[in-house]
Amino acid sequence: MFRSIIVPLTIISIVSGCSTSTNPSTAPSNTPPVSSAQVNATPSIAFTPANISLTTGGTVTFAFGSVPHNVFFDNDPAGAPATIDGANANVAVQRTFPVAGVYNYYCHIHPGMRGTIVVGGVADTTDHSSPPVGYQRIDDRP
Ligand SMILES: [Cu+2]
Repeated sequence: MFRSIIVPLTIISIVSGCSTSTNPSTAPSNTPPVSSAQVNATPSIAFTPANISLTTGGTVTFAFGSVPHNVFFDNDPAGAPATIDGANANVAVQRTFPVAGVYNYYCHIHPGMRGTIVVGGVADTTDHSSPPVGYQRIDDRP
């Protein structure tokens, strides 16, 4: 009874997720969630990998290289971990994500430097086009 309902809904959500994606190469939805991952904040002004699919309660290690960066969750989604403020170089900082959701983060030192962490398999409806919508919003803050 339940299975006959759930399976068709799951297929519909997968198909619609693919059809609305403007840049499939950046979509993490097909990646199995992992319980821990590392994001490298590189001297080439990028978070790599830019997209991570994490299990609920999983941990991400942000590894900062020789060029200073920071990590802000601009839209302050419920359950977002604390920002990594300041100018961080040659350090690694861990953040845990206890609540399922889509967490976009930004380096406030370098406009356009951003990444996405999807927790608990939530559908990522983020606008991954450039310029990023979230970054412009924070710029507009008084
Ligand atoms: Cu940066």
